[in-house]
Amino acid sequence: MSAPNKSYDPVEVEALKPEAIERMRDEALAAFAAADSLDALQEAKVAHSGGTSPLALANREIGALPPHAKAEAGKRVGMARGAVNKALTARQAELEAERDARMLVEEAVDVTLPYDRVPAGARHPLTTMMERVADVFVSMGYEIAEGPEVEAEWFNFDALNFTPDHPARQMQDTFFVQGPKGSDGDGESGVVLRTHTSPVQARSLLDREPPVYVVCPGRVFRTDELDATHTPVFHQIELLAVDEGLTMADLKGTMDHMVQSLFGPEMTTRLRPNYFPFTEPSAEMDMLCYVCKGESVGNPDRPCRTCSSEGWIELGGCGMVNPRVLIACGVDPEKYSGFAFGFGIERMLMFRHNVEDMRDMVEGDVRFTRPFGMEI
Ligand code: FA5
Repeated sequence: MSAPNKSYDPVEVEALKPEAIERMRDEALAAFAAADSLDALQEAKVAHSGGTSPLALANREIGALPPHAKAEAGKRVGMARGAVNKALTARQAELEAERDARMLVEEAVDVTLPYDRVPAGARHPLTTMMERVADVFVSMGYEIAEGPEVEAEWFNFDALNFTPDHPARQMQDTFFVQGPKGSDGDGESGVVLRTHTSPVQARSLLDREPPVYVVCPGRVFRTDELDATHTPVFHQIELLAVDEGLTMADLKGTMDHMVQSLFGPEMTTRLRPNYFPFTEPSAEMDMLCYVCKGESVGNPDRPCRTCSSEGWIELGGCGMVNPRVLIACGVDPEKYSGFAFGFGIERMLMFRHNVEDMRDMVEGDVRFTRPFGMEI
């Protein structure tokens, strides 16, 4: 910027001459009009209205003018800059409107097109849970065995030492399948919906020569009402090992391995005496509560919802295979012994994932299954 000069005349300063200011303004307006995109307009803005544009530089010259000349020069430059800014704002609005209109066309979504992206389904958490348990045994060398859901009474009860008048038959409320009337008394068919997976024990022993190591996951049926802790159709997983020299220690070790694989290395199990006609001795199997690890017992400061502060969670039934079952299936109990256990998958899913109501598992609502993720 030039130093103040008392005899300074703006019309004598080249940059402040009227025709120079007009030219700068016209060049700016032409550049804005020629800008065909917002990027091009930004470049024109820097060139014609930025801090180093001709008009901005001319504006700086005003400071060096004598006071009487400042007003006129300031007015001339100010009017030119005002016109430039106005043109810039107008062109900016025009180009933005063009861009928005173009985007509306280019990015339009036809909501009437057929919906072709059906969300991929995932298997039910009960299925993945059951497979996860079965995998533990498969990795130990066990074989998966299956049996029919509509089962002969003989396999469901008789082969398992439930004699016809045995009170144990009343332990499980059974769906009896009706046969054709007239041909067979009042329609009794000797066929039931299996009430547990244990008949697969008998089928496996009849199918194979010992040693037998099988794991049997499957659906079972009982005439229970559907409520928070029961369902008439549920799932069990059964384990059967028959070999020479098997003892309760093998049973306990196998169960410990299962809970450690599923819940963590510090897990263990305990056995409580129970009765099942097909195992002798029989036991109820509990596992250490995997949440509190037993620390909630007698400790009101650390209550545990998962085990109700009992320290243990009941898993299912187990025992040494009753020699009568071995005999019924043609296996020599003098040579072979075996162990078996079975438990409910719904129950395991409940405590493993804090599901409070078993009905959620059967209603098929994806809001229940989604949080379990997409295990294929
Ligand atoms: C049995 O069914 C035996 N077969 C288990 C067994 C196998 C014992 C091998 C010894 C050797 P129980 O009736 O207790 O046992 O049922 C086993 C599990 O099924 C229960 O612990 C429970 O988790 C589950 N269960 C029983 N009834 C229902 C039901 N209505 N809804 C959901 N789960 C159930």
